[in-house]
Order: sequence, then structure tokens, then C-alpha cells
Amino acid sequence: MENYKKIKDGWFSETCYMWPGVSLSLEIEQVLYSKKSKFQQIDVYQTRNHGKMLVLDGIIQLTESDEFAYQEMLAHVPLFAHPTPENVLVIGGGDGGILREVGRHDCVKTIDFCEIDEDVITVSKEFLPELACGFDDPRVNIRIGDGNAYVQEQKNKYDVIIVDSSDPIGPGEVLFKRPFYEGLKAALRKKGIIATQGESFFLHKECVTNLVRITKELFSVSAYSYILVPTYPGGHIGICLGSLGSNLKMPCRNIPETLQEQLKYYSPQIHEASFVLPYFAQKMFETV
Ligand code: SPM
Repeated sequence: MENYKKIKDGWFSETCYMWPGVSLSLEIEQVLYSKKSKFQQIDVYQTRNHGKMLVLDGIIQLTESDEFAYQEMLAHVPLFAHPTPENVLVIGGGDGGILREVGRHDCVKTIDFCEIDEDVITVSKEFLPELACGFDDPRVNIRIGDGNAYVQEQKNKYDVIIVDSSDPIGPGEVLFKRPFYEGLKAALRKKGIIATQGESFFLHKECVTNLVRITKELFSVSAYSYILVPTYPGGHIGICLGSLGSNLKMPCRNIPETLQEQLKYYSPQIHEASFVLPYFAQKMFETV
């Protein structure tokens, strides 16, 4: 019961060697689920003020209070940067939140989805139905398995690939390495775009610089955007983007009013603004 070490006096505290000396704590009302899967410890908590919270191996993956920020941006930034996204691949994100957002695009015809840990899907369907509704979309094809192995077998197939990974610890580690990015590139069609969970330029300079270097070297267009997420360490997280031709920093399709009204974070304005980085990060990326 490793996870209970993280709860003291009714507060869950997230600690990790990737962000040493700092911890975010949330008050917990109830432990709803706590079990080790084949790959990781899965916990779902009822928090006092942030709704339900999904935690994998002691790291916060989402809370119901702010999950929309991450899911909307990681999905809609690449999808609106592409002129005609029809075939989409989502790797990771067993909670279904990214699928929910991708499914909002009528032009998308197929959504292939690859997740290593089936238990995350099962648990999310039970405890996080507002995210897991993404699995109900008939365009979604679910594959349980290793995302890297799947990508390496795909060639010239996808318009947009979204990687909703956990941190580069445990099952997510391989998704931060160059061979995986080479596989992503080969799996893209002309003008294709990748968008990957890009960590924090405040907390993980080496990791972020490495991701930016890889995307710069492999893709003709690359960029880094960031999202405000109060319950991630530092209150933010990045998106690392690479493209085989499409411009990334501006939406190239209009957002239908009916879709805009369903969203809480993404808008054409924040799409552009999210690429304007603090000066130190801008310099860090220019010199990579
Ligand atoms: N669909 C939500 C899954 C979340 N995937 C990303 C989780 C990252 C958690 N750690 C954040 C650390 C930020 N540097």
C-alpha cells in the first residue's frame, strides 16, 4: 500500500524525484480505488475541492476540477493546426479525456487509440465517466499494448498523433526517447502533426530541452506551447509539437461556435498565446 504513505492527516502529497523539494497537497475525503495493475499503482480519490483525482504510481494525472485545460489543449492545438485531420492516433491517456476532445471534431474519421494499461481504462470508466465517455465514440479503435511498439509498425498513416503520456518514469519512459519520435514521424502522413506531453520548462529543463532538440532535428516545423494546470507541479505543463509542413502556432480552421461553446480553455486566441514563452524558455529553445 505504497500510496497510503502519501496520505497524512487526510492530505495527499505528491512527491517525485523529478521535482525535488516541492510537493502539491490536496485534501482527501475518500479513497475510491487503490490497486496495483500489471504496470503501476492506480488510485482514485475523492478530494475535498477538486472533484475526483486519478493518481498513477503516486503522481497526479488529473483532477476533475482542471482536467479540461490539459485535454483540450493537447487535442485541439494540433487538430486545429492541421487543415484536414481525418486519421488520428492517440497514445496513452487511458482515462479517455483526449479521446473525448478529439471526438468533438466532425472531420475526424478514425481515432486509433493505444494504451498499455487496460486497468486504467476500466477504472476510469467506473469512476471518471465524464472523461471515459471518449470511449463511446464509434470512430475509436482500442488497442491494448505498448505505444512505442505500435508506432514503430505504422507508416504514413496518421494526420495527427497525440501522445498523452505519464512522466518519463516507469511505463512512460520510452515515450521520451528519440527512437519513439522517429517512429512518430514515420507514422505521419504528409502535413502530419505530432503533439506530446512536454513536461515543465521550469522543473525539467534537461528533459524539455531534449524533447525540443529531437523535434527540431526530425521535423521541418517544431514548436513548444504551454498550458496552465493548477494541479500539476509548478501549475503548468508543456506540449511539444512537430509537423511535416503544417504551421503550428495558429489555428488554420475556424472553430464552429457550437464547438467553442462546449470548451472551457481552448480558443483560437489561447492557441496562439500558448506559444509565447517566458523569455528564459524562449532563449533555452532557440539555442537548442
Ligand atoms: N489524460 C490525462 C493524463 C495525464 N497525462 C500527463 C500527466 C503528467 C503528470 N505529471 C506532471 C508533471 C509535470 N511536469
